[in-house]
Amino acid sequence: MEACGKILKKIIGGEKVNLSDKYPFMATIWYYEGNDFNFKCGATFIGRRYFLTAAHCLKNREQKKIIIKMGSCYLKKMPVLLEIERIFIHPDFVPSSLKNDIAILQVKEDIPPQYNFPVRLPCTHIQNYCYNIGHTVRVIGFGKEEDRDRAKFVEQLKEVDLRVKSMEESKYHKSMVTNDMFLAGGIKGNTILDSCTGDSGGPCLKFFHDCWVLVGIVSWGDSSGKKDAPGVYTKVLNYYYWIRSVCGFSHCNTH
Ligand code: 4AZ
Repeated sequence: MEACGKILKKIIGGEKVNLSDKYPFMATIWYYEGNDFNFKCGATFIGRRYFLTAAHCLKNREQKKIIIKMGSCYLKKMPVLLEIERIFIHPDFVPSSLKNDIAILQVKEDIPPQYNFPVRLPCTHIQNYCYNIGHTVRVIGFGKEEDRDRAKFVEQLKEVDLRVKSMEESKYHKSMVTNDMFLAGGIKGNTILDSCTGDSGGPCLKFFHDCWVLVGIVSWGDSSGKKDAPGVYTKVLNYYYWIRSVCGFSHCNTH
């Protein structure tokens, strides 16, 4: 989380999360590489045996070489390990441009009841307002605190509040950012607030009335750390029917 950039190499914005039950739906994706599982991406538990993540977190991966871990705000202390039954990559996902960067993972077993607290999905156009410029959304993840290969993933879950940004506030060409994406970023003092490597696939949230709604998925960004290169997020609301067609449900929040 945070400074995917050059302005300040130390985290200032973004807070550590102490309670594991604050975001019980936060999940992580690990790849079997060599002879160990390595953390790669975030994911979000959406109900039954399903998790939502970014498609780019899964491409070229066999399902037997991926596991999901969840149940703690500490990366290395996740009590729940889940094997993958099936991977559903969005049929229109384009790896080169990250268009439709969304995928669903189905796990082999039920989530233990004490961890079975799915996020809500956005499902009505009433909720479209949270994508309006200037709106605040919250991103959580175990991603790096600086955009360097050698930087480590954080041990403890972090959260940061970001502002939905307009295309005019970014240097991105309009062909790069589709209607199914939105931009979010922030600044605190000298530090650019942003998601970073390892946050990909994880949740961008909005608290509606009494529960967390998954409004976005961390997708991409030009990590040069310039103020005009905010993080880009998949607009989950636009995939309501696809999610429903895969999972057979969509735990929506109709408020
Ligand atoms: C990444 O490489 C990544 N600042 C995640 C988020 C952003 C850029 C890159 C957005 O996983």
